[in-house]
Amino acid sequence: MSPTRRDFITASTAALAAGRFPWPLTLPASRTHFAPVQPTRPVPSSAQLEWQRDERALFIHFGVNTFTDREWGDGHEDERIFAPARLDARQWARAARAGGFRAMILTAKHHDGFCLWPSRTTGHSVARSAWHGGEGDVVREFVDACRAEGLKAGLYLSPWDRHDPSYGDSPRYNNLYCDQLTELLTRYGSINEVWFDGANGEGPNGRKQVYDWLRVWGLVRRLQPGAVMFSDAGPDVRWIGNERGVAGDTNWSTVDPAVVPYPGASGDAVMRMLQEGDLAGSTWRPGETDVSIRPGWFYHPAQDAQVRAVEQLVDLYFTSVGRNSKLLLNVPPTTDGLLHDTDVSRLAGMRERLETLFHEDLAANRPVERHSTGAGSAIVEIDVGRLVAVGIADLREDISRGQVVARYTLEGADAGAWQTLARGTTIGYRKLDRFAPVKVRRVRLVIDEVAAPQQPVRIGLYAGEA
Ligand code: FUL
Repeated sequence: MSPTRRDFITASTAALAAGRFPWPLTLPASRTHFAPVQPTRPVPSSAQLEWQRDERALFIHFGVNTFTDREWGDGHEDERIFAPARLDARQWARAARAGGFRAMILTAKHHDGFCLWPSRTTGHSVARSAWHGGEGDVVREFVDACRAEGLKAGLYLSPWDRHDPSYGDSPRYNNLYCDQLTELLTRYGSINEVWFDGANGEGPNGRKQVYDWLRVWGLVRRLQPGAVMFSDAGPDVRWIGNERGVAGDTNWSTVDPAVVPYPGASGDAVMRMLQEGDLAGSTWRPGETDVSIRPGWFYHPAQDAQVRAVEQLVDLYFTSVGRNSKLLLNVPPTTDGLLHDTDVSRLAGMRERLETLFHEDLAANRPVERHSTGAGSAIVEIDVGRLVAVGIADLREDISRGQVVARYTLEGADAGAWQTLARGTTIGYRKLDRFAPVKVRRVRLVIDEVAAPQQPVRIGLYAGEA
C-alpha cells in the first residue's frame, strides 16, 4: 500500500458500517438494457457496464502542487502561484484519444483544498489566481475538452481538505463538501464518474473529520443519476487496493459490502476484498486500477526521465483491463498546463502496440464446439484450421448476465496431445493470458469451476510475441 494511504481511518455511521444503503445501488431496471437471467447473481447497471467497456480512463492530477513541486499541498499556498501559461485541456483530451482512452478524470480539488473552479464556498481557488486574471475555470475547460473530443468526464473532489478551517468540525465541513459537490455536479452538464479517495488526515488541532458518506453518495445519485461513484467502498466502482496498476489475478466484480464499509477502511480482509472481490458477494462493484505514468501523481520536472516506457504501459493494460478491471492512468500536466511531450508520445505508443498485438484474432469466424466432460467440466473448443503460433488468449464472459467462471484451463494441440497454455481463476469482462507462443491447430478452454450455471465464454487468440 502506498504511504499516501496510511493512517486514514475514518469513522462513519452505524448504518454505513453495517452496509445498509438507503438508495438503490443500481439504476432502475428501466434504465438498463439487459434482463437479469439469474435474479440471485448480481449484474451491472448500464452505467457500470459502460464504465467497464470503456477500458481506459486518463487521470489528470493538476493544481497548486504542480507549481510547488509537491505531492501533498498543505493548504497554505498563495493562490497566485497557480499560473499555467499555456493551459490547453484540448491537448490533454487529444492525447487521451490518441492513446485509446475513452474518459478523463480531473482533480477538481486535491488535499490542499485549492479549487480548480471558481467556487462560492472558498477563496482558495482559481478565482484568486494569476491565471486569466482570476476569471478562468479549469473544470469548465476540462469538461468542454472532453465533450469536444468525445470523452467521458469525471471529477475527483478530495474529501480531505487541508485548507478549510471547518475541516474536522464534522457537520460544518460536510455541508461545505456537499456544497462543493453540488457546484461541480450542477454547473457542468453530465458527469460520468465521481471519484472519492480514501485519504482522511487530521484537521486543525488534530481534529478528526467524520464524513457523512450516505449523504454524499445520495447527493451524487440525485444530481447525476447516470454517474458511477468510485471509492474503496464504491458504491458503484471500487478501488483495486494498490497504486501499482495491478488488479487481483482472481478478480470478482462482486463484493460483500460489509467488509469495506467506508472509504479508507484498512486491514487484510479489506485489502483482499478490494483486490479480489468475492465470488459470493451480493453487490456488483467492479475494481478500478489507478496508477501513474510517473513516480508521482503530480508533475515534477525531476521525474522527466522516469516516465513509464511503452512496454510497461502495455503491461499495465494486461494487469488491469486484462484482469477484469479498468485502467485509470494518471498523466499530470506540467506548469505550462500541457501534458509533457514524453508522456504524450508514450500514450500514442501504447495504443499502437496494443493495436499491433490485437490486430488479428486467429479464432475469428472459426468453428466452435461446446460440450461437457464426464467430470462435469464445460469445454469450448476452437478449430483454428491451420498451424498458428498463439501467445495471447483473450477470454470474455457476457457480464451483462453476471460473472460466473471461477477456474479454467486453456489448452492447445497440434496433431498430438493437448498441452496447457494457461490456467486461471476468474474471467469476467476480460481476462488476458500471455504465454510463450505455442504452435497449435486447435485450442480448448476447459471450465473447471463456476459460481452459477455456465454462460458462453468468448475466446480470442493472438500471436503475441513473434
Ligand atoms: C490518494 C492521494 O493521497 C494521492 O495524492 C492521489 O491523489 C491518489 C490518486 O489518491 O488518496
